[in-house]
Amino acid sequence: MNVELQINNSVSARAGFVTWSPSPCRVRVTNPTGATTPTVSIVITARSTATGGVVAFRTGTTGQFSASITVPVPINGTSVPFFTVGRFGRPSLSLGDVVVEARFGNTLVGSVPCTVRIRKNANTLTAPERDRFIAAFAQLNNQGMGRFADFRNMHTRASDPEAHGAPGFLPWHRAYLLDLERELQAIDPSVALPYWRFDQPAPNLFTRDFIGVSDALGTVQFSPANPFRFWVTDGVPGINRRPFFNTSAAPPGVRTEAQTFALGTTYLAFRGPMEGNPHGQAHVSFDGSISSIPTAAKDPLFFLLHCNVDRLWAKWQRQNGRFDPAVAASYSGSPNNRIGHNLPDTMWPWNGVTTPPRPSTAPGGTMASAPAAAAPGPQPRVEQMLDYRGTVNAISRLGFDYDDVPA
Ligand SMILES: [Cu+2]
Repeated sequence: MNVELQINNSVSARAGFVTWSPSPCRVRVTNPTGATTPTVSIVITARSTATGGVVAFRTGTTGQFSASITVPVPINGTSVPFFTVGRFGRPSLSLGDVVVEARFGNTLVGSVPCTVRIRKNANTLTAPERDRFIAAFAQLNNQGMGRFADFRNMHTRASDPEAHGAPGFLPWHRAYLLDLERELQAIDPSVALPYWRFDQPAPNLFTRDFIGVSDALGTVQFSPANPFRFWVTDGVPGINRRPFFNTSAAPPGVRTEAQTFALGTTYLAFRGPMEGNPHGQAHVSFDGSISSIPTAAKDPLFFLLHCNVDRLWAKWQRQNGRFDPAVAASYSGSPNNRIGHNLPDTMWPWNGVTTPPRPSTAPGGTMASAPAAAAPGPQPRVEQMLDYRGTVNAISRLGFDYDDVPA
């Protein structure tokens, strides 16, 4: 007998990725040889390494997850649904370090590799995780000739009002990071964006082997093996960044996480002040391109900074139950908001709109798709960025999670 296991309802190897939120899965018999009944009992479990990813299963849309489930599967080839989830605190360390297995009696009848792919603190990545992230990001840049140029062009003076100073600030940057992360995953599917926790020291991030060390003039230095040394934007090689804090020992002077969460429990109370500090304050804790909106996205550190901004929003959403766009306190829509900043609005540049008040170009095209998550589709709307875990509606799941934000 043989069965086929589909993670995220797909046989594609690109779909074998889970987070802390349930992924829909299927099992079906592809070869019934040896079965003596119209329906057989298939036991689904997973094999993990001592330190890497761990997953659990359940048969229905509600209830507890467990290490093993028994699923009655018809031998006529009909698919039977089940759900898989990463166990919080046990993300993968490498591609496919979990193997989902199906047994009929004692016989292994199917298996598929799976990865618990989670956004982690940059300061605590393993060296291989760090190096895979850098390699994928450097390849996206491709010495200034790669697809990264689109992401650079999406975050400029012209696009400033699409993305900043209004309620859409957090949703727009969530979409922007997700689009970039999916491009990185098309290069290396093991990669997730790491975050720079800017209210804590990050001595392992500000090294020549990772995001670089600035010399007295602000030119960022890399070790010979670091592919970031070939970084080029706007036709200019290198990165200019001069920190105003001791990167090897201290964080910049920004609002701590606890102070940020204390801003309030409504989006109205939270977004504006946090956009100023810690977000803006983290940007201007350096001199150089990252300190100003028109040039900030030239520096790869920008994406780790914003990943933490997004993580703060995610953690705040969880603490306060703010995933549902239909709950007023989850967002601050208003008829006075500029277009692009209300829940039903599509976001530039993914919507391709280039008539005023939108910018005159829409670089990068539509949102990258992902085999492991159906949402948000090619032209994301503001409201689709809120329920990123599918808490309110499973179909909304965007396919990412943070190492310290449980389900
Ligand atoms: Cu921005």
